Amino acid sequence: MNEIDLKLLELLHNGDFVSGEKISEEIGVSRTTIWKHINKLKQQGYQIESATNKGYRLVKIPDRIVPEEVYLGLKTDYIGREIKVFSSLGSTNERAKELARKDFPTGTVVIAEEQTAGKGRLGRSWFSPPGTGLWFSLIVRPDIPPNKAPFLTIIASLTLVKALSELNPELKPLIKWPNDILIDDRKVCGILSELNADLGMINFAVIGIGINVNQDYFPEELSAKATSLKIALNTRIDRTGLLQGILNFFEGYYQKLLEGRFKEILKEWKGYLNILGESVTIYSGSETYQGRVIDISSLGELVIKDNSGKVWSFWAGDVTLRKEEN
Ligand code: BT5
Repeated sequence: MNEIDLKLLELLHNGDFVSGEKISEEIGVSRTTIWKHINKLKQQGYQIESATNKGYRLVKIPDRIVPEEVYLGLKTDYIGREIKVFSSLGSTNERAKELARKDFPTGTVVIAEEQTAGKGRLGRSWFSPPGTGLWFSLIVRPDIPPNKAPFLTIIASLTLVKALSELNPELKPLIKWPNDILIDDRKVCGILSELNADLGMINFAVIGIGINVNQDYFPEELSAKATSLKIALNTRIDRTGLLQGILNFFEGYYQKLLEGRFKEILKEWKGYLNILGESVTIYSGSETYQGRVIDISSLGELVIKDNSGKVWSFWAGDVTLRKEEN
């Protein structure tokens, strides 16, 4: 996309008619040139209406993530200011780690329309079919102690809850400790944060986020436990707008994290957890623990009291949790 296309989209992006004359004045090229660029955008899938005496109006943008469009709706200073979009990748986390090693800055986003080896925790896989979801990873370089790294997943989950609630207040997303976002008790997003740290310092972290957006159905093994925003709302969702909302919210929480406002973040996070007071079974390696969730520690660990009254804390990276029905 060249500079004229970008300026055109910027002028038209709020959906109102803008006259050919005004566009040509603003961009400083002839009306014939404008007309040629409008046609080029149309060929790329932009729906642009033209009317005599009124000018041009952007009706619909193609359902593709285009960085320049995302930038138009960002209110951030540094999150999402560099976006790399790939039509297919193994895993966006893997590509983001490569870029982080090449010194790409905090806020860089790596997006794939499809992942062929999308990763969950503990070697599990993440189903990432083309064009329907948001599969992306954020590079960050937070100046916080490595033992506070779990807060990256915490602020990511808070961000998702906020962005989804803003998208539609009826969604009422909840956080299943530690890294799932649920709607109607089904998983709509997963988060996988990966850390590169040494000598008590974080070099970089990659926060991978997978959101089921416009899927109509899931493979059999997921159909009982997964959902998409389209299924929940019965309408297609604009992925670009959702991504903008996420990046905008994320920067606010990331700033809080850098300022060391851990307590405040935890308090807000606890408000969306669906696990406090519940009976759970925790699988950690070959061990199994059963008990009731009594708290979340100041590091974001799950604290449970087992049936003998003993208290255990678990950090998320390495356990699986099942909520019991009683
Ligand atoms: C997660 O792991 O939930 C973390 C998922 C992170 C995915 C993002 S996409 C962008 C970035 N790049 C990557 O390679 N990964 C990240 P976990 O808690 O382990 O859950 C994995 C389990 O969720 C699987 O074993 C399935 O049961 C289920 N699952 C897989 N794909 C799903 C989907 N699309 N929707 C809902 N559930 C899914």
